[in-house]
Amino acid sequence: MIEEAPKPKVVVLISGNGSNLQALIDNLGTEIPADIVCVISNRPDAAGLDRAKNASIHTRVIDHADFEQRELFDAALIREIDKHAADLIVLAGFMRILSNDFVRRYQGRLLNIHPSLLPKYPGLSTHQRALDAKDKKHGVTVHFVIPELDAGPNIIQAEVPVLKQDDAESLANRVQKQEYVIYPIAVKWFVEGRLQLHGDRALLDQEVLPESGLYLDSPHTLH
Ligand code: NHR
Ligand code: GAR
Repeated sequence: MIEEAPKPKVVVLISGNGSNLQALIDNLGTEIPADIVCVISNRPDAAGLDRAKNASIHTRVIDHADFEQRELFDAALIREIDKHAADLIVLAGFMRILSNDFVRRYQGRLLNIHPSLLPKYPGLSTHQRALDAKDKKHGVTVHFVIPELDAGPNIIQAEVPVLKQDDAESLANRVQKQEYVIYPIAVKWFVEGRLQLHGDRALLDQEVLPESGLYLDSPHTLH
């Protein structure tokens, strides 16, 4: 009998709809050689929990409202993640800021997708901020997480145009279509062992990525 190499184990943290989680699920086994071993939500009503269940993926709710301190919430997250011996932790629309201890524990194997062309617009309400600034282009970034919010080295970035008639919702929808392209690419690179955090830069195939991350202006396929 031929023994297959064990697949890398991925834990995904969500807070809401989970459409980025769905994009990852849809590429498992084909483009992404990994298993999602657990989906954790800090909100009991997150629609993403049903997406996980429909794909027969283990789910866990750790409600931040049950904890008096952020550190205690983070400690509960750590306990659950470590139960699964995760190789990679993916933040996919996860809306709680993580403590330094949490980030340091997983630094180098903790990814986030943020809906702006970082370093522009860290934090919240990114689409409205791009509209208010009359930016002509906007977009989304996958980055390694470091303790400083939305400041870790960029891995991959995709741009979208801002149109005259856009409001925050129409712009968010255009950005999200690119999210579903670039997050699976970054996760694929990581689980294939091609992507590393090295000091304050991201490396792909041992080469330093540009500060913007790999820049896609019209991404279509995984490669
Ligand atoms: N934690 C650290 N340490 N570093 C990062 O880069 C992180 C992080 C935790 C989450 C995602 C992030 C984003 O992509 C992320 C990156 C939540 C907030 C926030 O202000 C900000 C950024 C991000 C996620 N959250 C409020 C809080 O008090 C709560 C908001 C809510 O619950 O709706 O934690 O944008
Ligand atoms: C995504 O657009 C993601 O970029 C953004 O939230 C959405 C989650 O959608 N993330 C943040 O704003 C992080 N603060 P999803 O739950 O359908 O994947």
